[in-house]
This record gives sequence, structure tokens and C-alpha cells, in this order.
Amino acid sequence: MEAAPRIRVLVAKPGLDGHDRGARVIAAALRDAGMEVVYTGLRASIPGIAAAAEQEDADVIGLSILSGAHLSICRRLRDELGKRGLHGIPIVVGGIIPESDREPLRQAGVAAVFGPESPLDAVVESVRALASGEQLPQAASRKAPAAGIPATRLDHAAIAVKDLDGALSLLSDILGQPVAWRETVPAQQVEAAFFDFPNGASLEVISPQGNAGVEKFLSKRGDGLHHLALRVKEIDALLVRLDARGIPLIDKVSRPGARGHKVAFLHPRAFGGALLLELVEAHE
Ligand code: B12
Repeated sequence: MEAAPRIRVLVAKPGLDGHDRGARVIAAALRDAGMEVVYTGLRASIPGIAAAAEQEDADVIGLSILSGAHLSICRRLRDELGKRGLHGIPIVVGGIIPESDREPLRQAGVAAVFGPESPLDAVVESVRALASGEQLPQAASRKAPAAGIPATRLDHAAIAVKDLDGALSLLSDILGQPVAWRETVPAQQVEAAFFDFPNGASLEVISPQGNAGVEKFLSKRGDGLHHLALRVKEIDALLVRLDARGIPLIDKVSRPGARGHKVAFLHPRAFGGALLLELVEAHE
């Protein structure tokens, strides 16, 4: 029995910018999925892309565009392909594409749009479907991740205390359980202890070991509720998104926190001074 012909994809990087990571990642993912991939390299011209699509007999053309010029590039490519009688080759586009440009891109004949952090398996499946002549439903175009903090649950609430041993013994007695975990966290300059609960959330008790913020909190307000922490995934990508939205952050990049987790704090200004919020990506 003859093997089915391999899907041929032209991955192109038009424009004058040097953002080629996305194109390389996609080319590798499609290749790993068994497709034949031709990558144009940086700064491919529109006529060059159309000529390569013709010569390589591409089933799908994938464009990686992070420069902001996606609309004009896609319209020009559609025209250039038309001149060569290649109207039918589906075009997919990835990169930095504002939500408001998705519909104009669709009108320009683009079959699917993939923003930052698009799952690679979704890209592979869409390319496979397009190569076999399927139309993608609108929803298959991957949208940028939703704005906001996609927290999976409350990770912990933390109280700050001056006398850690005293506080732990009082809490152990009242809660009727021993401390589950205690450590010094050098990156946070605190000593931290945790009481754990069956739903996975914890009560953290912290005491400063050179942490000026916690010392100031204690001298101003005394022992008390210091922060809440939400469990999240892919914390660094989330921080980039929050920063891009202008949300005030104490940490733009995560730091090592207690229990080997990655953590980062939003600035209390994010909540008008009412809340210090920590984000926690678990070390599984
Ligand atoms: C890394 C980076 C760089 C690196 C690029 C390294 C490289 N070789 O690629 C360097 C430091 C060189 C760089 C430089 C610049 N950068 Co830059 N850079 C970034 C950054 C932080 C990440 C991009 C990246 O590599 N992501 C990782 C890859 C894997 O993700 P991706 O490309 O998004 O790809 C995914 C999807 O988009 C999609 N996809 C992408 N391509 C394709 C293709 C196909 C076919 C498909 C199906 C899917 C797909 O799938 C991928 C996987 O999910 C972004 C901000 C951001 N958070 O995106 C800014 C960003 C792209 N840069 C930006 C700018 C302005 C610049 C500079 C002009 C800054 C300056 N003033 O000097 C210069 C340009 C220099 C030059 N000569 O080009 C802007 C672009 C603004 C815009 N378009 O509106 C951004 C958005 C930052 C910002 N918020 O302002 N940059």
C-alpha cells in the first residue's frame, strides 16, 4: 500500500524585523508532526514567498509576523499568489496580531491566526485540517490568552508575625495540627512556615529576616494578614501579559519562593492599596 503523501508547508518570515523564534518553533513542530517544511529564513519578500510556494508545491503557507505589518503583507501575498494562479493555498498567520485585526485578516483570505503562546498541537491540527481541504471553524483560530489572571485556586493566605515560634505554637494549638513545612526563603528574606488544609490551600506564617517590606508592615500595623496568594500556571508569561496591560508589578520576573515554587508579587497599587497579591506557580 502506498504511503499518503506528506503535507508540504512553506513557513515564511516576511518583513524587516528579526523575530524568528516563533517561525522556527512552528517549523520544528510541523516537521516533528511528520510534515515536509520549507523555511524561507528572515526577511523573505512577498514575490519570493509566492515563488517558493509555487516551486515547493506547498499545501499550506504559514507566515510569522511580529512587526505589525500583517495586514498589508497578507493582502499583498494574496494578490501575488493570485497572479500565479495559486488562489487555493490556505494561509495561516502567527505572531503579534491584535484582536481587532483578525476579521480584516479573515477578509483578506487568511484561514487561521495564532497569537503568542498558541499551543503547538493546535497549530499542527489546524495545518493538517487545512491541507486536507477542510475549512476551519472561526473558533479554531487561536485567540490570545484571555486578559486577567487565570488562577486555578487560592494557594495560601499569609500572616506576618514578629515572633514566629510563638505564633506557630499558638496556631498549632488552635488549629489542632502541626506545622507542615518550615524553611528560610533567601530570595524573599523571610522565614516561612505552612499549615496545610485538605483542599490544597495553606496558611503561611512569615517573619522577616532582612525583608524591609515585611519589617515596615510589622512596625506600622503589628502582626496581621499580610498577603493572599493565587495558584497560576506559566507565571512568567502571565507577568509579561500583566505588565503589557500596565498592571503595577513588584516582580516582572518570577523569583524562587518557599517549597521550590516560582512566585511574584503584584504591587498593592494594583488594588488601590487594599491587597498585596502573590502569584504562585507550583513546583509539581
Ligand atoms: C524575543 C523578542 C525579541 C528578540 C527576538 C529574538 C529572535 N531571534 O526571535 C529581540 C531582542 C532581538 C527583539 C528585538 C526587537 N523587538 Co522584540 N520581542 C521579543 C518578545 C519578548 C518575544 C518574542 C518571542 O520570541 N516569543 C516566543 C515565540 C515562540 O513566540 P511567538 O513568536 O509569539 O510565536 C508563537 C505564536 O505567535 C505563533 N506563531 C508565530 N509565528 C508563527 C507562524 C505560523 C505559521 C504559525 C502557525 C504560528 C506562529 O506560534 C508560536 C508558538 O505559540 C516579544 C514580546 C512577546 N511577549 O511576544 C517582543 C516584541 C515582538 N518585540 C517588539 C519590538 C518592538 C522589538 C524591537 C523593534 C525593539 C527595538 N526598539 O529595538 C526589536 C526589533 C529588532 C529587529 N531587528 O528585529 C514588539 C513588537 C511590537 C508590535 N509588533 O506591535 C514586541 C511585541 C514587544 C512589545 N510588547 O512591544 N525582540
